[in-house]
Amino acid sequence: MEKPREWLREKSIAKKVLSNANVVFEVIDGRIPFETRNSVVEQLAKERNKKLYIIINKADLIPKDFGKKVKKEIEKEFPAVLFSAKSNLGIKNLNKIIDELSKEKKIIKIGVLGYPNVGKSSVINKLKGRKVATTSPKPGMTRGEQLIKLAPNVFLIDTPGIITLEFQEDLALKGSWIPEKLEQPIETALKLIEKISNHNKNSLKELYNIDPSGEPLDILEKIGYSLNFLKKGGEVDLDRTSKKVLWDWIKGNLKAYWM
Ligand SMILES: Nc1nc2c(ncn2[C@@H]2O[C@H](COP(=O)(O)OP(=O)(O)OP(=O)(O)O)[C@@H](O)[C@H]2O)c(=O)[nH]1
Ligand SMILES: [Mg+2]
Repeated sequence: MEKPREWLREKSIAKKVLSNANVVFEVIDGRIPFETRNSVVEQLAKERNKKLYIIINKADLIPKDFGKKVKKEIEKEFPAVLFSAKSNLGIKNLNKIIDELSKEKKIIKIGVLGYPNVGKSSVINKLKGRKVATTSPKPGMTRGEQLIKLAPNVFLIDTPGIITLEFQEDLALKGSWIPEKLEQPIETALKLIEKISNHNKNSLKELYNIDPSGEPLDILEKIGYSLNFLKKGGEVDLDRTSKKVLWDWIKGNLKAYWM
């Protein structure tokens, strides 16, 4: 882990928010639902006996039947809602949950937690109906916590993304790490291409207009040629191409998903 100090700071924010909140909304990326479930968040919620709902966000980026399968699987453990901060998907269902929660207690404080960049701030803006929290494709946008009033007795708490103790490469594959800050962007991009090749090869073809066959390195090279990311001698700039692929994944331009 590159920044243990930051990691500790974020975990302490999560702990504080969890102590203040009566309910937790864990936001996950619907494209990689199980990789973005956050064990720290789920563990802390369990320890503190807080009700936890899983918001399967970015559902606009996945097929309906895949979303349904994910929801069914997650609901074996926690109540879940398919949601998109970019469309109107799930907004009614989530509002209904919030309404019901607000009847249970005088004041309801919902901690919105999860990995960086899964869309926590965007979900809050969608619920509020306007921009109250800052969002960005750049992981690590939200730095401190922010209390947002949704109704006279309902509050949402926006939080910085929480990362568990894991390698930067794994975080980058979750879209939770800035590609420029990777020590080995090429290796990471190759891992991502391998995953995408195994699940939704066509998304590579569609985005980069390439034949997505071959080893990950062949594919990365084809992408570089197609983008015309070449070095002076004419060979592919693998570093630059890798970062572009990783950003396309973060931004949802690469339409891949897996369980
Ligand atoms: N397609 C799509 N993109 C989304 C959705 N929700 C968020 N995004 C995008 O995902 C990126 C991250 O969104 P944020 O709301 O900033 O995510 P966050 O979890 O608050 O991120 P941090 O504050 O960095 O932890 C932005 O580029 C959003 O536009 C969604 O439902 N669908
Ligand atoms: Mg945020």
